[in-house]
Amino acid sequence: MNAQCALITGANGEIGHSLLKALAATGNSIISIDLNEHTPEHTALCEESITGDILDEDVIRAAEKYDIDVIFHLAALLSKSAELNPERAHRVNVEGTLQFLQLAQRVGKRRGKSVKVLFPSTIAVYGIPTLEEKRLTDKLREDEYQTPITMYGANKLYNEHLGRYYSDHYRQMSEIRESGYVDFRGVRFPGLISAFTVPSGGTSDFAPEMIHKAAQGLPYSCFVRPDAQIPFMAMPDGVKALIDLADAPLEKLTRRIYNIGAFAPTASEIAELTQQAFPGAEITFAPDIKRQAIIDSWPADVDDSAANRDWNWQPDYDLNRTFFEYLAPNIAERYQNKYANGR
Ligand code: AKB
Repeated sequence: MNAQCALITGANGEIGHSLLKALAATGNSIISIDLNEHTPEHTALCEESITGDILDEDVIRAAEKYDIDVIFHLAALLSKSAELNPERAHRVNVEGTLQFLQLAQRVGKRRGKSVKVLFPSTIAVYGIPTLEEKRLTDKLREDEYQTPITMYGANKLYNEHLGRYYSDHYRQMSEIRESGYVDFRGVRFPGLISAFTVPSGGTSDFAPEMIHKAAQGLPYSCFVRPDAQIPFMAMPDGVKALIDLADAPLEKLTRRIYNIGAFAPTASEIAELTQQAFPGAEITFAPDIKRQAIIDSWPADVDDSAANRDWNWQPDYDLNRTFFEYLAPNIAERYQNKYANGR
């Protein structure tokens, strides 16, 4: 994506961190928003860095003065944090998204052209009722099992509908056409694994936590069973997916929300690879039944053929490349681990 004006919310978060750098590297002008103060490194890459709550009208006003072409609305409370405070999660995740859809609508109308809203949805929108059924299901397609058991999953699924409504049906009773100023597009992310940041507040966190602990030579007790399975992806592919979907011609898109996949290891496979990448890593399993139940309701893998067909989605990193070319060397450098086994 080049030379556009991009607004990123949640810019200090895991995805924001990498996305901001990728967008700056291709000449985009960036307005970033985060609840926490931006780092000097991030501030230097942005036209303006706004520190504040996405629900605060002053924050919205500060962003609205720009001729925004695309919004990456990343700010959200993840699944664990949302279960600890469901009402706050609803405010941040749903009302926050509404604010930015409205902002996109106003900016689009003012400029007479649509504003793209790129949305990170999640595999948490799925809810498979039992583990037996999960074991019997194939890779899930976008419209299957739309019955999330978490507040976060319910918020994200509703946001997908809100985005579609703003894009295609907004104020459908009005005399003049009001839809078409928002061009909402989203990917359902699997668990993301970054070499540079450790997530917090999610349920897929067991994989990145295990890897980052091993790199520091610290023991890790994994909160899910060894056979627990959900899809994962290396962060560079997550960022690539958002940018590629933003760049895709609208007429090629047959849906507004797409599954994207890369690899789907069990927790024990992740532990084995972690031990190969960081010899001596001490990993044990002590499943927490509540967090395990959430993981069991998420799919073992997803069918991403629609994304592949419509906008050529393909991950660059499979499981081995993720561990030995991306994670091991970068994490080792970060923690000065001289035993790491990169390639
Ligand atoms: C979480 O665990 O809440 C997230 C997700 C899978 O969307 N990482």
